[in-house]
Amino acid sequence: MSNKMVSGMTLILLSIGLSMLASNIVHSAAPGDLNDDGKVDIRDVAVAAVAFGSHPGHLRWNPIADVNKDNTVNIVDIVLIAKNFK
Ligand SMILES: [Ca+2]
Ligand SMILES: [Ca+2]
Repeated sequence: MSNKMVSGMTLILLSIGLSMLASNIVHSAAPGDLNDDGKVDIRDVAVAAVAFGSHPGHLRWNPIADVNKDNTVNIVDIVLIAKNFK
């Protein structure tokens, strides 16, 4: 596991903690279900972790990880996934 991956995972675990603290968690049709298996779990977070910090044309860019479609995969996308995490 690379250092980048480890720091990404740390950030993700922090995000999940923050989202659990948030009182306005909305359970909807799971926008964070990146791998389309019907649930939002650690596998979806992993997809975003790999693409974390990327943008179109970047080596690790993955458009499905860009949940809010702003052409970058960052903490906002991780939080959106974490909000639906089960
Ligand atoms: Ca999933
Ligand atoms: Ca984004």
